[in-house]
Amino acid sequence: MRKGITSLASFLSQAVDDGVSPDLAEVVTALAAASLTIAQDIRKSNWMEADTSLGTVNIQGEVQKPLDVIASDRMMAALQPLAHVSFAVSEEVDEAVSLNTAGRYAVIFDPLDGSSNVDVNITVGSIFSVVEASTLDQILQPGRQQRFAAYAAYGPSTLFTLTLGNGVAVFGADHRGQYRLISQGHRVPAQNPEYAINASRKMDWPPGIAAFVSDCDLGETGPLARKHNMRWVGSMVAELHRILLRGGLFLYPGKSIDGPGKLRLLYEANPMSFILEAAGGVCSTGTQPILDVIPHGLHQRVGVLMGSASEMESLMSYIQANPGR
Ligand code: P6P
Repeated sequence: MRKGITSLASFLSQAVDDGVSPDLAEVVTALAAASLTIAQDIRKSNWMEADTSLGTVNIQGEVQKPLDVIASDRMMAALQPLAHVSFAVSEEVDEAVSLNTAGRYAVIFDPLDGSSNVDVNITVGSIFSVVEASTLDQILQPGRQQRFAAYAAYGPSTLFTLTLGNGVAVFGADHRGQYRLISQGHRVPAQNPEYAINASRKMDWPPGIAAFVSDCDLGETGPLARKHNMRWVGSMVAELHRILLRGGLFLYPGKSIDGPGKLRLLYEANPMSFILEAAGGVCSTGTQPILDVIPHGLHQRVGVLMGSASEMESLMSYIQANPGR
């Protein structure tokens, strides 16, 4: 860890010295500040007057809870004053919001991913992606071109995990509610026999996924010859922070290996892939690297298979050996 880098501000100052655009650094600062405010909103949510649902429904067909909308509004308010932000794209808003016609960066976000977990006190998160885009069309670019990706994890600690494309750093909110650097240079462990999948969707799995999970569950006596563990939190940020630190797989396939899944490309799969790949992880739709997908829509869904390099190699061999649907 470079001497003297402790706060997010000093980390970003060093990044600017190393060539990162000061305009981008300003956007990152605003996103981090918004995440700290959202963390406070979540802590207060038990005592918020608003009832548990606004009753409105977003483009995903999901009932919008006040915190979903509050978090999205917090993000919009944080971005509004920044001259270099051209558009804001939120999971909670059908269309891209034009902020500054002279702006250079589009900010794409899931303001409160896994929000249904808030009511039962399970870790949730915000997911952020920044791309260079001055027009609407330019927003639809492959995730490999992202300039920045991060997630805030609202759990036992409030964490902000980011990459500017060259390594992953984790910040934690200290007792004064300011982000301080915890660690950087993360590498996803190449192996960990732990997979995360929603087992109740078993009937929808493509054959390669079904065969892989079945062999995982055979343990040491099966063809994978290892005892596996399974996790499913129902919160992508929680799963992937665990995988960043200790390895494993996160699987949300579509009903067909080349079809859409539940998760959204622009503000879930792409930023999480940008972070994981910056730490040596591997991320695939099942047929191609997630970061190579050319988007056709702001709320497009993809299959998501990501995690430890060696575990993904094993999974992909099952997909190749079990073609079909
Ligand atoms: P399921 C939350 O709604 C989310 O988008 C991810 O955070 C999470 O991994 C997944 O969906 C959970 O999906 O089908 O288990 O509710």
